[in-house]
Amino acid sequence: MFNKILIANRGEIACRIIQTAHRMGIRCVAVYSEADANARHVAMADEAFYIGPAPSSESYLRADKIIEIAKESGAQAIHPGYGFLSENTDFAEACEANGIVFIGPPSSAIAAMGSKSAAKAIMEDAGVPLVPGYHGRDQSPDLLRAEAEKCGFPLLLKAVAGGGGKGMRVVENMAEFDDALAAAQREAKNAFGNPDMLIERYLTQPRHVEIQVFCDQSGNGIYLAERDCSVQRRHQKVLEEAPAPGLSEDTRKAMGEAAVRAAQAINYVGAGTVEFLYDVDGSFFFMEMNTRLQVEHPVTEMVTGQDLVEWQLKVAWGEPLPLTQDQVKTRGHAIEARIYAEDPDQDFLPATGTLRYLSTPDESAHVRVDTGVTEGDEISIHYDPMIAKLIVWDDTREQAVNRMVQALEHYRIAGLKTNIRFLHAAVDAQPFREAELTTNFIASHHNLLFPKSRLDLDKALVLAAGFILEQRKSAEPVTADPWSPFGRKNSWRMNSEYAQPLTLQVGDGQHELKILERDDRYQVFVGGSVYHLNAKLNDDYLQAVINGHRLSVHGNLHNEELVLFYEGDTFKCTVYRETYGFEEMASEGSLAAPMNGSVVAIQAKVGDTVTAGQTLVIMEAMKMEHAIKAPADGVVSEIFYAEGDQVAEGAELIAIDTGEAE
Ligand code: MV4
Repeated sequence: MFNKILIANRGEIACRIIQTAHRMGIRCVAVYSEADANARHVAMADEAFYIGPAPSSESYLRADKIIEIAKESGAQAIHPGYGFLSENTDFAEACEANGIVFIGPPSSAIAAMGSKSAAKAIMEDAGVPLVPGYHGRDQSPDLLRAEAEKCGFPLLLKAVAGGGGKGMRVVENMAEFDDALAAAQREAKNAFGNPDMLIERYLTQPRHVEIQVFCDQSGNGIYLAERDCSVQRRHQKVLEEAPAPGLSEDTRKAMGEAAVRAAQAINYVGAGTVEFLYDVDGSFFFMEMNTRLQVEHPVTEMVTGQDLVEWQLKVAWGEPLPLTQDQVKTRGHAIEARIYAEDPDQDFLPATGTLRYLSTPDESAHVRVDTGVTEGDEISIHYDPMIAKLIVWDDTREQAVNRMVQALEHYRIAGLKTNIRFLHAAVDAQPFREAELTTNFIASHHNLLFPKSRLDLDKALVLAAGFILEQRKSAEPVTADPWSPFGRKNSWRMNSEYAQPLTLQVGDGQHELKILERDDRYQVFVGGSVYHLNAKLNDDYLQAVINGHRLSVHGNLHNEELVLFYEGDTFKCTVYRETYGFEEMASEGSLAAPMNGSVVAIQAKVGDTVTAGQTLVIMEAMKMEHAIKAPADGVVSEIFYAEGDQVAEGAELIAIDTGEAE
């Protein structure tokens, strides 16, 4: 077996490959761009080499540099992951020319699938079912028109050089054909430099079902079940699962065997995927073949119990396939959801930013998280905005769906927009639960996928208030004197109940709250209502009882921004500083910093006798000076900060012994 490999990729797939290689005792060399110096894949690898600036074209696509580094570091093989150089025939050839094993198929197999019409011709010869239509070289308009008549309507014009849904056009009848053809040819010429078209009967309600195939270097090939990837958005997969719901054993076997024939027809080696369009009547047709390990491979791993990266390494080393076709068994059901940094409310615009707060579900036999990022990492414009793949497994599809709903509720991110809530709604939607899977799923269930908030606004505001107040309390330092009335419990304040105003901004609206506080019990006045709140904050976890309704949320309060996480939904609000302020708190005699700021002057020493109302500390915050005054007569027992120190909002600045023991 190899003792050292190079991973020519980044993100979750680089981490995924390193994990298996390490388990097999193989050393890993990573490469990284300027943006990825502190990335997880770099930290996980045994060594890592810088390859260039952030743009892929100057880093992860630099075949020449990567091969140099492989040679220099003594890596015997290169795993390309997916994307980047994974389906680049020149790179596969360059590896070979430099005596490095390319962990993937021969370049000839990659090339064979590059043209749609050539691929269809190969598949036809191999007896793989094709959508009825025309994929010949002759592109004369008269012939294409005749082929269109033969095919029938609606039909689909596809660019021979296209892929991933680019350059397709539906034609409803012969009257539309000439114009549609001319337009499609123009588009294809512009996009791919090749105007050639193929014609297919258009399937209106297809599903995307793909077969995982594996071949060794001796020409043996098997299939490892199928995946249903029908839930897509603009040809981007969103949810994937294995097995495909409702597929008969006969169809599964026929599709699997067709896929193996497809792979063997191009002398395939390693992991590949043959994609089929699956029609409502159970018929299926070759769509394309992907000559790499795919993003969604984990669902196959979960149902087969196999590690496909381990298989890739074994096959690349020259070993036979680990299992025969008869030994491949599937168990239960797996679903994968792709978590993206994007804003579903803005037509899924990719989002960038820092993962300020990141909390993932516990991993187990039922839940798997494949990710390349950790809290504090940045999602930049340079690469794919996928944050993670969340994969669940259970005995039945129904249970797996429930697992996914729960796992998404435990996936919490603050700092940037994500599609978590959208995924939660999609998986929880009745049509998904009923496995009504077609490629139109998202478009036809838009209303279900953008649901109303799960929390009513008043309750959300009350929880927000509880979180903010509890976090402020816990932020205050413990005073040296555990009996001090100005200690962390704020017992002094507790003894003189006072209504604290708190203004929360939600979207464009401002909500003014008044809060009465007594220990961990609060009365929160919102609009015309009063809510009795019990709140206990443990780190990021708030357990609350609101008017007898016990509920809990997680949250993250950063500067003025609070994000609460509740049942897969988030509630965001901003704290308005001006209003709770200093004025009221100071007049009440709080010794806590009213806001983040710096200590300008300390006007007392330890041991000084002070009188109520005397100024003890002057703070500057938000470009204004604030006096912190003694709440009562007493003796200064401790001063926690020095002039010039930065202090956090809520921090106790000074302790006074008032002689009133509790
Ligand atoms: C089709 C089709 C219907 N009929 N071909 C889209 C991507 C490209 N690889 C092939 N695609 C399709 N080809 C025929 N004859 C519908 C699609 C299609 C689709 C396929 C799989 C997953 C999602 C899709 C979304 C829109 C259209």
